[in-house]
Amino acid sequence: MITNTELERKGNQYPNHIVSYEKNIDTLHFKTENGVCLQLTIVRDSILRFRYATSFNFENDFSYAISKFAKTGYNYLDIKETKELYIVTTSKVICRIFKSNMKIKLFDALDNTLISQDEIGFHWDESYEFGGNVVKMSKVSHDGESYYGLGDKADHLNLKGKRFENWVSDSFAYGKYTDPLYKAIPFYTGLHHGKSYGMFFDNTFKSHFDFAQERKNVTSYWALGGEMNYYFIYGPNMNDVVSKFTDLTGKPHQLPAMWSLGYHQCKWSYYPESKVKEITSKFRALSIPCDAIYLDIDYMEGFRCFTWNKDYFPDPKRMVKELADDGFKTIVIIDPGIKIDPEYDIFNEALEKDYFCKRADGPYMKGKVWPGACYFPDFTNKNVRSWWADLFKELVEDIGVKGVWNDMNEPAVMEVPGKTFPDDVRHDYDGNPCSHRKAHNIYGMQMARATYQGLKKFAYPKRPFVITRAAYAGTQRYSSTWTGDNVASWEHLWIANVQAQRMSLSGYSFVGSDIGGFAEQPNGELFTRWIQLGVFHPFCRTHSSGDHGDQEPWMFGDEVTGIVKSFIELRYQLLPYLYTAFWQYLNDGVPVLKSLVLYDQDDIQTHYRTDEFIYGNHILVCPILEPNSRGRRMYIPRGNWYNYWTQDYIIGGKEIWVDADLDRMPIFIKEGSIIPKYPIQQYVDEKDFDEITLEVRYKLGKEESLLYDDAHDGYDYTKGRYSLSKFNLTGKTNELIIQQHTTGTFKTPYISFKLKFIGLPFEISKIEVDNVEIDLESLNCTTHNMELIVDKTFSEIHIR
Ligand code: MIG
Repeated sequence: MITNTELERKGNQYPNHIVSYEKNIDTLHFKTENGVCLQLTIVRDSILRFRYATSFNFENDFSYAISKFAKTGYNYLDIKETKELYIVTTSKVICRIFKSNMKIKLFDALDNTLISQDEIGFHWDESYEFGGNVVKMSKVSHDGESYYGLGDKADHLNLKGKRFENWVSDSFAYGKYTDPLYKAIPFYTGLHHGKSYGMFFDNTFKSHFDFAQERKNVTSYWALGGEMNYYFIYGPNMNDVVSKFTDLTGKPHQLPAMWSLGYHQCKWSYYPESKVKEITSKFRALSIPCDAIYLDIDYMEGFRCFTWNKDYFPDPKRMVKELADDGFKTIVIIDPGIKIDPEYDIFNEALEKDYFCKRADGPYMKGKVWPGACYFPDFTNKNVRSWWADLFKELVEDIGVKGVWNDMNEPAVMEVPGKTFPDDVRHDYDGNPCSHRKAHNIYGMQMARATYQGLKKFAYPKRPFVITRAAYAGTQRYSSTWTGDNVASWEHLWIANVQAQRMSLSGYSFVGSDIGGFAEQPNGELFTRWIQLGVFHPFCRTHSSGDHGDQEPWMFGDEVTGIVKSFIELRYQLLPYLYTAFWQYLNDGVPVLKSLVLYDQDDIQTHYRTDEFIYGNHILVCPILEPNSRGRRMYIPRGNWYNYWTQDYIIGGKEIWVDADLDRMPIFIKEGSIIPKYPIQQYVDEKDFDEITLEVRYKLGKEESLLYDDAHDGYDYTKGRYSLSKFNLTGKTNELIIQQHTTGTFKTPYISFKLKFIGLPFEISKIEVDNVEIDLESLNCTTHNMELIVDKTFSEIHIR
């Protein structure tokens, strides 16, 4: 790895003094005497884009990361010039640009706090070998500054004092600190003096980030080509930083179908058909909920994409239908490598259309993957993507496959140095031809995008489901993701927790790990603890390589089967809560998982917490990460909470011991929240039910909760056919009031809510629902807990 120090030695160049300035609508153009151009674009009041060119010329402005739906526009812009500097002011940020050296300082516009400042700032080193520059940025690391984000790094949540590389890599059996991994999301959030901002370095070349590692007071990032092109995103709340970054790089283009939030069962590989059926039947026989079953590479004929091994799967359409009748959605793997085989129509077609990637001097990019020698479609070409999308017609429209799993799309190549394409491979890059050095980090993303287009087209009017291993910033628009080839170890349970949180902080909420571990075999205890964490991850799938034994929920003895079943059931009960959290993610960019620092950045206790996180808005969980545990110490963030199991009331802001034998994990529910729960089903929408439960936990004060619902699939919700209930709870010493306000035109199929009240501090003497008094005798009422069934359309419940 090239270190910053080495680079510094190698002939850095720096901007000198600014000689010209022009303004063009939302963009300010500055030039130095030595040919450095800075384009400063006011994207929003709180988002400034800085783009630097050397030798007076910019590249074509093109990004795979930025969403075309990103919010733009500002309310206020003022530009002043003094003898020493330019001062650019929006309603949120003040940017000072120094004339003598083009350095930048950024301040909070409301109270003038210094948020970010260039140390050396932009500098570069010309690349003789490839042309262009190694582009570099260094910023001051402030006192007490912490850093978060950066995708899937298997490291402590707080990145301070560490250095990372972004180069999408197949990383079988990686470990804690292995870097780089499968994702390249060059975005981080800084937090100091109570204020948070984001830095998104939108450069797809191999990039590096140094968070005050090499020099204590400097944070730097650099890339081996392309432009210095970054977005400064101001908070000051980290929540806002993350949601603005998510908006900028895009939210998923539609809500996930609710079934895709169910439990998924996977293995490399389930075959033949009888084996698949044996697994699915066993789920039903044991009443363990499950919505999806996966076919890994062995379903194909000699690993040729879009074919079936007819010995194993003689009639895929019939099988997929039979599985569907039993509530199972079939998901199949599709890899990028296309077998070199003149008898294989997809190979011939791509060859004829000139859709395969080529080396610099003309030969095809040939590499070995599962099918043997392969060529690889250039997914950075629009025509290739639409051709690829159309290949899904038969699989999805005819056979009825419900989701596609993209693997090996780093791209992974076997038995070669670097385990990927060589640098010289050419890509279209959507009309900006380039080498693999530039396209590597987005290759997998563009494959997922093409797959997504296919699913979207052929699953219609249902919603598409895609899962990808490789990703760059913005891939969340198209696909869910998992954390790759982990290992069945306690360390990996820790890693899975950190990765899911970090991805969420990086705009990517639909994430999960291979539950139980991909490589090797967990024992029953580890599997149980992993399921307990996994049911609180947005994507919930057990997967294993199968080399060391089976990993279905019933493989570890009756005790484990029972506990695992109860946790999967809990996930199914909480589906309306998770679905609502997804709606909030799509609507506001708020991640489904919230690290404690995101939840309460003003509490410095949270800055180095890694294990605990908030699921949705109101549920605090903390996995058990060690064997033989009967509980653990954990931090309860500020606010007051109820222990989910005992209903004990805990005042937060402190570390406590929490009991958690194997059948429990620490779960706490925020006071005042209203948690919706479905009855247990074996798969999503198995049953119609008349009633859903709302768990109401008393709070002295106010709390808002949401419940989003729609048809659970399809697109009617985009035309207003959804139902969004906002519950406002107000607790007083001897009163509790719940108001409901509902919008949207969707008619929820259930008729009533069963309200379960927990923690009422007073004896109930009177209950009114929409001003009608309820007969207390008729209720299931203990002193402080009570159940009440009301019409789902109630507007106000008053208890005293
Ligand atoms: O070289 O398709 O990460 O989930 O089961 C291994 C076989 C290829 C790697 C994926 C894993 C999948 C496996 N794949």
